Amino acid sequence: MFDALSGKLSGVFEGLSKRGRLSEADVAEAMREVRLAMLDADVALPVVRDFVNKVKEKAVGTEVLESISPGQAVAKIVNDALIEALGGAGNVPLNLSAAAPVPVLMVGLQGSGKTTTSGKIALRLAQRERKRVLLASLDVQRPAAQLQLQQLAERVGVGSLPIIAGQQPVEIAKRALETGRREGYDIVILDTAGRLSIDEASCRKCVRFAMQPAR
Ligand SMILES: Nc1nc2c(ncn2[C@@H]2O[C@H](COP(=O)(O)OP(=O)(O)OP(=O)(O)O)[C@@H](O)[C@H]2O)c(=O)[nH]1
Ligand SMILES: [Mg+2]
Repeated sequence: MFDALSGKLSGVFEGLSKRGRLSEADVAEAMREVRLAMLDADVALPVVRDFVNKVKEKAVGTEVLESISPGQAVAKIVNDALIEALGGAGNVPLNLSAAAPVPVLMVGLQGSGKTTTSGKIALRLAQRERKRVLLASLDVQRPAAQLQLQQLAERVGVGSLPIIAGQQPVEIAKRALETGRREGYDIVILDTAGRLSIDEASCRKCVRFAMQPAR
């Protein structure tokens, strides 16, 4: 989304060449592109509307300093608003202060993005924090779920636990942590099978499992 946004916006922002205060028309034109780029990137419509309105409110009437162009001024407002929308300065970092390998258990409703997010977290930890990450799928419910995570690990360039057919989730989790310890991984991400919101017993079991000490 950010790549698409910056590509599209650079053109629009160049068009804002007048000095002085940002007019409503200037901002409206730039916001049209922001809106399209966000919708293109699959951001939910209410989120897009709210975001665009907030930026408009801030931008219209803003004095543009001599040293920067109006385009740069709007870009800065959009950038600040995006950071704010993604949690702002008050976001809580991932707490990884435990003895390695640190287990991270992904729990959530079916299709809510656990597996995809496991890959994103792995990529971020590997690239930005230079951590050695092992991905392990405990999803024995959905066919090919373990394969999905394995392929994701290959794309992201992190380790994945070899799949042993027929092994159950708790066994897989234990094997993942043993492997993590033996092979010197910093973090082991355990991706679980999705739960249905109506499946109360299963949700409770999952939460109990998540609350247990990892080893
Ligand atoms: N737009 C959007 N789609 C996403 C995001 N994360 C995941 N998806 C999509 O949502 C669908 C489900 O994602 P998964 O990561 O497989 O979800 P899951 O929670 O692992 O699903 P189960 O294992 O079946 O419970 C896939 O089609 C993903 O491409 C996201 O951040 N944004
Ligand atoms: Mg999954």
